[in-house]
Amino acid sequence: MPQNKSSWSHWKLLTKNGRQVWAYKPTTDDIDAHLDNTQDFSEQEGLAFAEDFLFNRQPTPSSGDKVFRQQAIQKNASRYRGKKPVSEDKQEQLLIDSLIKGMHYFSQLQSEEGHWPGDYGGPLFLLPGLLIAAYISDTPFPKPHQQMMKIYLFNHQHIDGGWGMHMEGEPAVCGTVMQYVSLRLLGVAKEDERLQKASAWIKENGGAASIPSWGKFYLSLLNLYHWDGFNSLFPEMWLFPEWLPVHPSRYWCHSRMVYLPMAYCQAHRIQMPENDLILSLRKEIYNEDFDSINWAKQRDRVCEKDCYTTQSPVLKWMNLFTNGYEKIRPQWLRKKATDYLLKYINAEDAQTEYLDIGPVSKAINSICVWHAYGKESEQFKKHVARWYDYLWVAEDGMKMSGYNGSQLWDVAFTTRAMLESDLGLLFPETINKSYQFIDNMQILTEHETHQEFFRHPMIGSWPFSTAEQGWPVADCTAKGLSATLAIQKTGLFKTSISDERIKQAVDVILSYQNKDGGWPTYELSRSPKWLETLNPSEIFADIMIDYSWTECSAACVIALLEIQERDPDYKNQQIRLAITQGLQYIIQQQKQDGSWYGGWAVCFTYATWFAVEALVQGADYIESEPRKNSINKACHFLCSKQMPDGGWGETYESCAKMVYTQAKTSQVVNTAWALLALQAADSTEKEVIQRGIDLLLQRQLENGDWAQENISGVFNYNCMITYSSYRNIFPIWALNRFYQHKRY
Ligand code: LAN
Repeated sequence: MPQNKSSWSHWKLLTKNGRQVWAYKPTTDDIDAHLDNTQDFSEQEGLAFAEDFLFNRQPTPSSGDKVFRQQAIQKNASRYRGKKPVSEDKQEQLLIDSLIKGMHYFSQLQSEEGHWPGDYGGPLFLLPGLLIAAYISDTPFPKPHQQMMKIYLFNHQHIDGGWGMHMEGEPAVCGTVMQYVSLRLLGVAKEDERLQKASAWIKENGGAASIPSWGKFYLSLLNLYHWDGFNSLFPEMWLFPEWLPVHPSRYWCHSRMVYLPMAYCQAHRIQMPENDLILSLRKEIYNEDFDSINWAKQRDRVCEKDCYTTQSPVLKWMNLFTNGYEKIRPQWLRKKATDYLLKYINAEDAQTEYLDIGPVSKAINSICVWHAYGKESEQFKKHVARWYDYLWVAEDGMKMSGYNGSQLWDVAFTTRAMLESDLGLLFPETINKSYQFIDNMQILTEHETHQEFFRHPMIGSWPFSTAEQGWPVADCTAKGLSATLAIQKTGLFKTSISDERIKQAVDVILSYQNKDGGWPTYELSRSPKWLETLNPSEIFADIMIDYSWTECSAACVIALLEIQERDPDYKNQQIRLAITQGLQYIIQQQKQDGSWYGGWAVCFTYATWFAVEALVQGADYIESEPRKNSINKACHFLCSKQMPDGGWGETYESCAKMVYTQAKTSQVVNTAWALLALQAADSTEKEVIQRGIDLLLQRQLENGDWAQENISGVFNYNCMITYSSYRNIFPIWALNRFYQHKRY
């Protein structure tokens, strides 16, 4: 175990009902008082930070979440005591020891209220958004936070001076310009050698004008780019009739909620006044003289290194129209549009307790609210208070998380992993707390403005993070339900999750099934696929509507199968039909080689595990031949990808290229997914499974943890995100399944 660096202990994680805030030298555990003690911060303390949080991006840029984990273990060291079962079989004893050690270690990381806090970083375009909001609104972060952010940004700089869009990605203009500007806003001098290198990198790669559109947006806010160089977002579109397929209410909720405040900012042309820093930055990030740039010509200019998708001809035509419209737009109509945008922004803030659906809209909504109501307004203060819910401290510094956490999701998985065999019951306190947490996170009410703002029915659903964030997710509801059913099956624990609430969850799952038989993420697919031709982001694919996904579908099918088993009378016909159609959808998604593409984690091993699990459990619901063929092909695929050391390993490139891309070394998380699938399918390749299990056992550390390896989450094909608990949850689950299978 590496040494605890002394200034790590100045940061303390405060939690309350799933809410997580890092406080600097807090004097109380009251989460709302976390900023009380941040005034005195000496230069020396800053230097100590720089030393203690120096981080090496090799062998992996993902943090091991050591700051949090060491604190939790110190605090909970004696809380859990597993009694160890004894086996005559030496191999089995090894397995038992490893599982107990793994679960014991992981239990120590559980918060008082039952969840597993963790690093949810990865994307590098998030913190800059928040820093821009802080700068424009003149609401700087406290000094210790600023210092930690600087450290983080420098820790992830590549040797050539650039930054990628996410931690593992190759340097590109978006990442580099955004981090460069952030560091300057944080007060780093342009003479700093690292920044000199970054500035040179930017200039060599075409300068800041070749940044993708999201970057153009942020730079326009800072007055480092001109709004004339930004394709109009046509704010009046929000006034269209709702039945039109292009009405924004039909977009994927994340796109909707990002383009909403973006449109507000563009309509008002919000712009930082010029100052010395801005004037200097204009020279530091451009090759051209800023004042002589022809902005209209920069609208579609994007560096090749950044391009993941290209503009469709339809979008080009639309831009021509909307940009032209900007010159003739009637003022009254613009006002009507921006009034509506602001009303919608207010509703989203209220519905989510100012957390908002995600980190991008969180920052931009803050700017809109500041613009509309001012720095001293209640609304803006509420926004600022929630900035901290998105900040996370790890050994690489302070980052902005990809969400306000992955609380419910991790608890649900952990529960299933532990209860795979009765060894999990040796940790009753852990299971009990998880159950209380799941209980508290179920969404039981809808907001007054629910329907007005196009929200999907959500009573009985579960979110990905916390109930107060309040966005229901189809597969999170499924996982919340599966975990609940698994706990209830033991008959040992009590919460207020009644049969009534279980039925509500089932109804939500049913309500989420798309016409194609699959399940989406947050909302049904509300428009045809052709809407994707209007995707204006050059860095993400498939963001315009909410599509069906293999993993989401499998999770929902599995939960429905479980409820059928427990309560076959409840909506029997409807559920049976939903399951059959879901399984058919899954089979249709299978690739020629037997694998499935995973949209939310890396990558083929992930989705293949989900699909196999659903197909195995759904034996009675579809024809046996195609089902068996599909499972066999999947096993064959997985066996063919086993690496010489017995493990499996994919890199993030699998996601972007959509082709299985093997990592240099095997990865415990991929290995666990492959093993879970092969065991679920009862594969005859026992040797393959044994070698995989051996690898997981060997890789386990002395304290029961596994080391952090490659990044394992993804979104929109092209951006990676850290799931810091996966390295524990999935090895435990795969080993637990092996233990369970061995005994029967
Ligand atoms: C998530 C995280 C969880 C994830 C699963 C539940 C794992 C998945 O099965 C369904 C999709 C979902 C809910 C998901 C969607 C996209 C999210 C919200 C994220 C990956 C977390 C961050 C990401 C969000 C879009 C990041 C902000 C960036 C933008 C491009 C707006």
